[in-house]
Amino acid sequence: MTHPVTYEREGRIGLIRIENGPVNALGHAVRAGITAAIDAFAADAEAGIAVVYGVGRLFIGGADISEFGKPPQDPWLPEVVNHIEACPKPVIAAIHGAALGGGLEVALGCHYRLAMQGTKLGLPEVTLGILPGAGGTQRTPRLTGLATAMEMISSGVPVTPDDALSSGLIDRIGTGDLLADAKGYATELLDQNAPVRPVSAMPRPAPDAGASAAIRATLAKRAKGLVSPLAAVEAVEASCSTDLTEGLAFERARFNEVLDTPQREGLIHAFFIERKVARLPEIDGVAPRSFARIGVIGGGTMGAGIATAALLRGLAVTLIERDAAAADKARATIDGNLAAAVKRGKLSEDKRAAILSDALITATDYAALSDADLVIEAVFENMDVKKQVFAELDRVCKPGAVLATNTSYLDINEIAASISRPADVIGLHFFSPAHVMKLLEVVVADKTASDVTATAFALAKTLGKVAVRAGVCDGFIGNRILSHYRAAADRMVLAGASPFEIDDALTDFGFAMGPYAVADLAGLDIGYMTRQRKATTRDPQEVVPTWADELYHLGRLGQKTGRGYYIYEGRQGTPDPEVEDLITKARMEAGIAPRAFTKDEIVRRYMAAMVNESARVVEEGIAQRPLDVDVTLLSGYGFPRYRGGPLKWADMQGLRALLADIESYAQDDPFFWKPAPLLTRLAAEEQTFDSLNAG
Ligand code: 3H9
Repeated sequence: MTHPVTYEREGRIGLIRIENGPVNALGHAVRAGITAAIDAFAADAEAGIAVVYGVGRLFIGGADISEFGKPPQDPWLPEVVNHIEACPKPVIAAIHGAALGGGLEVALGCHYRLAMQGTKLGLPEVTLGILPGAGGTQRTPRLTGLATAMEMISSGVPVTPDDALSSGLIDRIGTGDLLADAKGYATELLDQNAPVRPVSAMPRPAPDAGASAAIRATLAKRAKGLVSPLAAVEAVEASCSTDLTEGLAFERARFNEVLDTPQREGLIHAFFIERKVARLPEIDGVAPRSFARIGVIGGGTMGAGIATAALLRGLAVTLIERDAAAADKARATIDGNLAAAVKRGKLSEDKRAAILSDALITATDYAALSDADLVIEAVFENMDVKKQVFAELDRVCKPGAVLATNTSYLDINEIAASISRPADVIGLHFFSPAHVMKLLEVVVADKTASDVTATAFALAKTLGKVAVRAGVCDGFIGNRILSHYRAAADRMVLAGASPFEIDDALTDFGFAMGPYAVADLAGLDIGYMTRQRKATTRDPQEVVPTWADELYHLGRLGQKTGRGYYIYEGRQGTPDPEVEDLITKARMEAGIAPRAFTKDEIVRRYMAAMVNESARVVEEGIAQRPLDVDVTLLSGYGFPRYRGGPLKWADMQGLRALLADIESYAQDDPFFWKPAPLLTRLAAEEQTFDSLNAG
């Protein structure tokens, strides 16, 4: 194998080349290679200056994350960065694409920094539950001042070369070819006899009590529940009062603390599974079909959102509505969505105008779909209505067009069987608002062709969505699991917990909102309709939240009517005491004497229900791997990212303990609490869900 780091010389310029695809991560061989290359440069009497650069898409994507949690191997990254900085001759970092985390720290160890236009410069460690551990917290503030460094490091958000230049993080912006620009800069510095310029020798940043207080106030909201952003801020602040050696020791101590947390484990799990989720053997090497022109049937909130998502990513859309007035309304909704994107700076006014005039066609005749490559129906959730739509699509669409349904629970096999080309049929379950929400469940039916599945994943990538493969069942992955943990919450309410206590316990756990606040946001009519739909098939032992039905009949549909579980003034709700009265009535009717629930019990029951149903979903092949469940809950259901997903959380709790919880709940409520066989097996084998993610 060729070495990932090489040293060679051109004239008086030493070139240190890093090639460790795909992101030039700083694994052991790269760290050792950089150290050796610096030594070679220092010993090379003909070389006056060196350029460090990366091959491929970017400079360096950071430390090798897969090494965290394993025994460290010398040289450590902080030593490598110090070694570069201590080089007696100047070293330039020539940065393109991205310098992230340890990658930027390597650049900060260099004496001069050139970044190409369009490069991302950032210290995103906090997004992985850690903090910069190779001098980033000490060198950055010496260059940028305290406030900028604290914001950059505690948010993890990369900065542009323009911002980096004005804050002092870099010295120059390149606009041409990376190596040509770097060699030009090196020649200039040689001509000037430019000295080494170690950041560690620069003056300490001045303390800034105002900035320190402001960042803490920001973190209390932005990083609620997270450990590493505040630890990172404290490490940056230490740079005001310590020399570099002491500062690095402080940084290392904080780094080691956060490295050892479940938050780090959860966040790094999330990072890797989000990249693994689209890797499916069934579409490996399968070429997707074209999807340049998308058809959308139905221009309600969902259809208009799907159309907006496609238009924002440069796809052409033909939207079908039942009559001209509805088509105009859909166009107006899409226009409103695009206007919001302009307001947020995501789209230019010119682009918006061009999309509306050129890329969007609204029509009332299905014949307008004859040239569509992929059609997504988003009409009323009714099997007969869907079948009529698919019959039309079967009639007008060109051979090979992908025919997708956005149903959230209907049997896609039945829809597929109703037309002449079932292999072209797939479920594309978007979440509302479809142009905002990240998750897309790709529901693969029995006869779906593999290139149709590949097309769905390619479309998701174009749309910037996280696609998860799901199988056909009522609710697919996400809504099926949701209905189970919601049922656990309703059972707790009937037994004595208030919806507000439940929401409170779960927001403490890390959810952005609890289930009852979410119900208010979605609209209590949604849950009511679902209960009506399931009324005939429901087991009599299921708990029906009659209080929620009563709220529906009172017209209290949640945020949109100003009252649901909560009373709203603006978007902030306060508990509605009348809800408690309705619940008390329901308990009396059921002959239940209410009991108290602690926050801990609420969380454990809610999570146990979520994990138990998730295990069934995996066992039945609705989700092919535990990671598909974790990604679904993280991307579409507000599950706290730092806990890694419900099955990662379960692994970290220990499956035996979780099973013991379920068995103890089953003593009082054997109908609801039946341990999933997969959970029972993994617990008995002392295995984890993660062991099923391999491959
Ligand atoms: C750090 O630096 C700590 C230091 O301060 C202190 C240490 C003492 N390591 O995302 P992609 C893999 S912490 C290992 O699809 P893109 C990734 O899993 C680090 N592997 O590409 C995937 O593998 P596969 C701070 C990594 O072009 C493949 O590379 N840095 C790493 O869409 C392609 O990734 C960060 O947090 C890594 N560091 O985006 C940056 N990075 O093909 C993390 C990626 O097998 N990385 N992989 O699935 C990113 O944000 C994006 O990967 C990046 C490229 C923007 C770089």
